[in-house]
Amino acid sequence: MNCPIGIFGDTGVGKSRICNRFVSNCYEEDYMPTIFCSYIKPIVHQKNFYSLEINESASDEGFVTDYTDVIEKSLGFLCIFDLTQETSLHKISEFRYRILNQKNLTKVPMIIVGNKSDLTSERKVLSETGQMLADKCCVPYIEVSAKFGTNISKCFEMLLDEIHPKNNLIPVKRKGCLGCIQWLVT
Ligand SMILES: Nc1nc2c(ncn2[C@@H]2O[C@H](COP(=O)(O)OP(=O)(O)OP(=O)(O)O)[C@@H](O)[C@H]2O)c(=O)[nH]1
Ligand SMILES: [Mg+2]
Repeated sequence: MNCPIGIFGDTGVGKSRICNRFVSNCYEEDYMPTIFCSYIKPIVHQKNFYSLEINESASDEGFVTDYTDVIEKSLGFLCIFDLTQETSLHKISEFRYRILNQKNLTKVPMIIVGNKSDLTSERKVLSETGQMLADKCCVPYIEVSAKFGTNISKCFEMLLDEIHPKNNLIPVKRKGCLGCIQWLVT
C-alpha cells in the first residue's frame, strides 16, 4: 500500500534528521534548511507491506503551496517539536489546526513527537507537558532522538497504527494475482 505521510514542525526541530535516520539510518550534524523533501521507505508492519512516502515541507510559513499539497495527499502526520525549545511545542497546535482545517475534519491520524531527547541538560519541555498536549489533541505522544536513533522507527510505526484503522483500510484479494492483496480506503 502506498502511504503518503506529512512531517510538520517548527524550523530546526529535527524533521530532516528524523527522516534520514529512519530512511537511511544516518545522521549529520550540519544544518541545512529544507524547502521540500520527499523520501520513499518500504516497510513491513504488522505483516502488512507499506511503501511510505514521507513528505517534509518547509517550516517557513512562506511556502504555503508545499503545506497545502502535503496536507492534501497525506494519510497521517508526524508533528515534531524540539524538547529544548518551548516555542516549538506551541507551534504544534498551529500545525494541527491548519491540517484539520484544510482536511475539514475534527481528527486525523497524527503523532506528536518530541525530538532531541538526548539533550537532557538542555531540556525545556517536560514529558508531562508534551503528553498533556497530546491528550488534549487525542493523539499519541512519543519522545525520540534522531541523533541516537531512539524511538525513531517506533514513531513511524505508531503512525501506521493510527492510519490503519482510522482510514478503514480493508484488505481485498486482487483479481488474477494469487496471494496479492491491496488496500481499499472506504
Ligand atoms: N542533539 C540533537 N540534535 C539534533 C537532533 N535532531 C536534529 N538535531 C540538530 O538540529 C538541527 C536541525 O535539524 P534538521 O533535521 O535540519 O531540522 P529541520 O526541522 O529539518 O529544519 P528545517 O528543514 O529548517 O525546518 C541540526 O543541526 C541537527 O544536528 C537530535 O535528535 N539530537
Ligand atoms: Mg529539514
